[in-house]
Amino acid sequence: MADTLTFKGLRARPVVLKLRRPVVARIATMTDWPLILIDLYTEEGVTGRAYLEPYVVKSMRYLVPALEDMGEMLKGQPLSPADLYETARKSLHFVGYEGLSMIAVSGLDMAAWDSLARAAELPLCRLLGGSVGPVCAYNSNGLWLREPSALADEAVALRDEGGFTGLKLRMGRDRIADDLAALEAARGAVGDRMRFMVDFNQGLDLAEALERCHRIDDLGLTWIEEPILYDDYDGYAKLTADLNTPIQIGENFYGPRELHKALQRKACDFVMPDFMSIGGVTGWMRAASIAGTAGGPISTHPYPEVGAHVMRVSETAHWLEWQDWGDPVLQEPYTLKDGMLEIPNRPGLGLDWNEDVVAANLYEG
Ligand code: SMN
Ligand code: MG
Repeated sequence: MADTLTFKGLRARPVVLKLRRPVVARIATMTDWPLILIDLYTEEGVTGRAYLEPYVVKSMRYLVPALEDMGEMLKGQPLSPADLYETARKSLHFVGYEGLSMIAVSGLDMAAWDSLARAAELPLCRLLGGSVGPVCAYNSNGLWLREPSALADEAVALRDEGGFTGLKLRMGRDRIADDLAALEAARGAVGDRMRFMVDFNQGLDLAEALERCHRIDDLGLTWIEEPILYDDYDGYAKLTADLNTPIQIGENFYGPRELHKALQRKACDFVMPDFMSIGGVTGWMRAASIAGTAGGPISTHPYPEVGAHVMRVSETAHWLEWQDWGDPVLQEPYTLKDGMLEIPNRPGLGLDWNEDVVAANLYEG
């Protein structure tokens, strides 16, 4: 194992994959899924790998150069994720360290942690002080805003993708009755013991949200996610106070301080930071400490591989969100058993690229 690692350079490659089940949410429809594959090179020959999934294909035109700039700036620096995070974040501070700036920093950070764990020849969860073991996951690959009758078969298929005990279902159709029918169809097919997480993807205004959330408040849902715009903490505080079902937010927290603010303002019951917004592994560990201290359950948002590792060391770890949309670019995707994600006994995150798939799907935009 190398005693010290030195940052040598970074390669960021944009790829676009077709989604098997298109994303159909109240605020957007997506048929394509963008990924930026990051290889972080060190002088000592260890290569760290991580990816970003920035939702909007054309955003890769700005994110790839931002990552490449960081790669140039950090050449020759010791490979300390905390220091690299600080330097990269501060380099863009004057244009704001949220949004695209934080997404680029997060990608760099995840690849840096992977390098460190690979050099130590330990799975990342062990480097962080935890152990390799299973992580409780729900399936979020489907149940978008399709006609309710189509959701019965889909719910069964989703359950069977990994013996899942929880499924995410999206709401926000024009008529409340259709949302209720969608839940009924899915639940009818998989039974009452299946946990359902319901996501409105920010599609409602506060008045609509109050009405719709009350209509589903006694249906035994595990949580109601993002009914209104992500940063309307006053609205979220009202919903959280008014409803029995836990309110879940956090995929749009840009940095740990945002999670702190949301908890202080009682804007939610549960939090679920996304790795590209919260600040990668460094941002997650800080956010998870805040959630743990406050006693708030913390769940992940995509990036199931890095999510599995950090959940093993998060005090209030709740549910891991399983989405397999990046699997085609991986040589060995993670596997599931009885609804639990299994961490492979490989150094780091253990992600290596399937170069044939990468070559066939490079984004030329
Ligand atoms: C979501 C995830 C990924 C893409 C679009 C929407 C969603 C979720 O908000 O939480 O799964
Ligand atoms: Mg969501």
